[in-house]
Amino acid sequence: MFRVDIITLFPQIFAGYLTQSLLAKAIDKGLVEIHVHDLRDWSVDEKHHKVDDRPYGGGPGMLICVEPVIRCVEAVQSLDSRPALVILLTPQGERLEQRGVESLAQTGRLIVLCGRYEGFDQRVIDILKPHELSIGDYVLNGGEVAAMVLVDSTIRMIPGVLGDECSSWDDSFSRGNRLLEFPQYTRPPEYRGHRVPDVLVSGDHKKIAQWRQEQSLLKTELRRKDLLIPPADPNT
Ligand code: 6GU
Repeated sequence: MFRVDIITLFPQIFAGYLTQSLLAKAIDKGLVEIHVHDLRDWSVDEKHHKVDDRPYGGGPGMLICVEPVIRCVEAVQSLDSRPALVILLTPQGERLEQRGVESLAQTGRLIVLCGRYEGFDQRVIDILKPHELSIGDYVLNGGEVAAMVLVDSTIRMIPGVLGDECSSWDDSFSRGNRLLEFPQYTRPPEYRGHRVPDVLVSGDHKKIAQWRQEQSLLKTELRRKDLLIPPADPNT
């Protein structure tokens, strides 16, 4: 059972996502367990459940305070005997890519911290030493959408989550594959003068495989030349 604990100031954001889609099925099948925790429940301010404050030295916005985060992560860690990899979602993090997704799927347990406002007090990072991740070079209003991206991409790598009918084996970025997918067609054979390529209805499987390979390469050259350059080997 793969376990994810999400810590957020906006737990309601996850409600729809958790009850719909492939993830709901994976939860039903007992392959994945997801718990969402409201950071405010660990506030040290009993009255207003405040968890943020103004930065020392001035500047715009508010920071998430260190005490509630540490209290929450420690409480959540102890909910399961397996130690979790702690992830902090921030635009300052290392960019999440398929290779990273595949290694997250191997861990078995994640605690995901979603940032908001101007971010966290630096001591959150100094104390927890989380794995800081970003989902790309653009700014989101908070880590919640990034958490869904992380969970969505990770759980589909867990054996049994995808049905036999849709495997991740051929995915564009899986197992070091760095080619975009070839175009696919279904009925009708012709629509508004646009015909399905003859090769696909030829029944010649060797030719079909060759055509698909060519199309993948062509599309990748056209759209994502960067993918054709092998990524730097982290061991060299
Ligand atoms: Cl993880 N958080 C925020 N706030 N913005 C982002 C991001 C994360 N990844 C890309 N942009």
